[in-house]
Amino acid sequence: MALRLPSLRRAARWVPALCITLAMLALAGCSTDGYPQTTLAPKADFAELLDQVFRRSFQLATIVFFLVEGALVWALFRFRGKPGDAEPEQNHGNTMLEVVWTAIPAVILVFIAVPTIQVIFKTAETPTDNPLVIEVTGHQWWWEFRYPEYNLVTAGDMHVPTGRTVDLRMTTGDVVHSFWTPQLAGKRDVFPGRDNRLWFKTETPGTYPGQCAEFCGTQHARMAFQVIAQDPDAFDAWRGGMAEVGAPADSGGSAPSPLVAQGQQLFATKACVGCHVVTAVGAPTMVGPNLAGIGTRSTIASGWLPNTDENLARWLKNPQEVKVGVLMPNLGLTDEEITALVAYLRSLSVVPAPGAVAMTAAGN
Ligand code: HEC
Ligand SMILES: [Cu+2]
Repeated sequence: MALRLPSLRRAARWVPALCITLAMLALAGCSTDGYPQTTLAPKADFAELLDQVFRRSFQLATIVFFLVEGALVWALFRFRGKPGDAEPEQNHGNTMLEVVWTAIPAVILVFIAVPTIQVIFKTAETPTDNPLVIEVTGHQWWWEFRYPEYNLVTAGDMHVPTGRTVDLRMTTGDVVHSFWTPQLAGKRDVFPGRDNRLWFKTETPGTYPGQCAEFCGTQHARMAFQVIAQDPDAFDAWRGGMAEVGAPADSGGSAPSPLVAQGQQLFATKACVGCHVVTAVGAPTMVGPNLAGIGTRSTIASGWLPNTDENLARWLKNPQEVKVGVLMPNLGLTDEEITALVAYLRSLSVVPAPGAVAMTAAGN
């Protein structure tokens, strides 16, 4: 037991380092604003159910930890062996003891298992409260969102109204992916030729980051997305805007500026139309994301870059440099062509979503 003084002094040298490490850990816990991709700040009913199970298990585990470790430490000191002690009493095969230490963990497990299984069944239910159906499709390496109710399709930003359950029907266009918005719901894998379900309802407007959570190829790490929860009026304004964006000038759209017109022309002739569609209504699934509303989308390249003119230009200059191995080729565009295309893409805007631009504003 007796610590010699020099070893105490040596140990004391580590105190500042220990304090700094602990302070860093404690402060890291505060950054819900800079890093809202967390399961610990649930903002929807589904995520809250999971959070309750997690907290209950964690609380029980904490109690068990202190009881067991406390008893262990107490026993270590209380029954310390001294030289010359007789052999202690042996209790191997004591039936009473065996029954007790099997029964206690079994009871604890019941307290964890019952609520867990209840939540498993609850989260597997099909919502019946007039949900908004959204068809989610994973692609290498971006997410597509289809709204059959409004005959709209979009990519990257999934807009949802607050106060209404969304019922996700999920699949993949290629390999297995996993759809995960930690603050709103659990993970759900998507498989070729199969439909999976997930639902949630949030009451809190905000931008919630999500991420593909199943390795799906070289750019798996850059297969992010945002769920943009808006109050019903803002959501309706968004979908109204989406229904009109990309319409040619002669069918109700306003006449474009010369630069935008030049970009539109280039878009039609530089292979873009082979992989992208710029209108959202009834648009087919293509190799690349639907670009209706790209002008006001929060990010480009699936959450990888903020949607600024500089980043759009950088992307068009050489997508392979931004996201190595991405399924959009380097099209060898000149800087002048890029400027016109950026102006055209920017013109494909809908009503800006409040808070949609700042990836970190998670409505906390
Ligand atoms: C061979 C198919 C193909 C062609 C041709 C193509 N793209 Fe793409 N494009 C893609 C794919 C695939 C992505 C998704 C990349 C990712 O994030 O993984 C993409 C992404 C984009 C994005 C970012 C969209 C978002 O939601 O993040 C923009 C903008 C874009 N392309 C514009 C263009 C323009 C302009 C052209 C023509 C000059 C063009 N693309 C030609 C396949 C293509
Ligand atoms: Cu993926």
